[in-house]
Amino acid sequence: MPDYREVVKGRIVSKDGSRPLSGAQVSVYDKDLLASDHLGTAVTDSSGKFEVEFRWSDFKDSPFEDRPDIFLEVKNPVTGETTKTGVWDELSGDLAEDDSVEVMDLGDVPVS
Ligand SMILES: [Ca+2]
Ligand SMILES: [Ca+2]
Repeated sequence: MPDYREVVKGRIVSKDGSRPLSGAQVSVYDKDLLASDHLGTAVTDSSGKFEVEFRWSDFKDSPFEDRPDIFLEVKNPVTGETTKTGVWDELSGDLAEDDSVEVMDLGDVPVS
């Protein structure tokens, strides 16, 4: 099995969804029963967008773990507050035509 490249991306917005949050630190995790896997950290750009790349093997701890269960921890640069999002269970995304990379787009993610 090839060790696929995986990309999680999205846009961090204010709680009411009205404006993008730039400069926010976004940590991406795969939720597991005991210790969740930290998959990477990025900082949002001026339009609130972030992108984190990892490998299939980074979240896969056993043959039964086929898809990552993604959640984010987002640190708001203005308030200093950290928000833990809900979990996207067994997330899958769009696979490139040549199978080289899978992109999982979370869309707009509101944080306080
Ligand atoms: Ca998991
Ligand atoms: Ca895992």
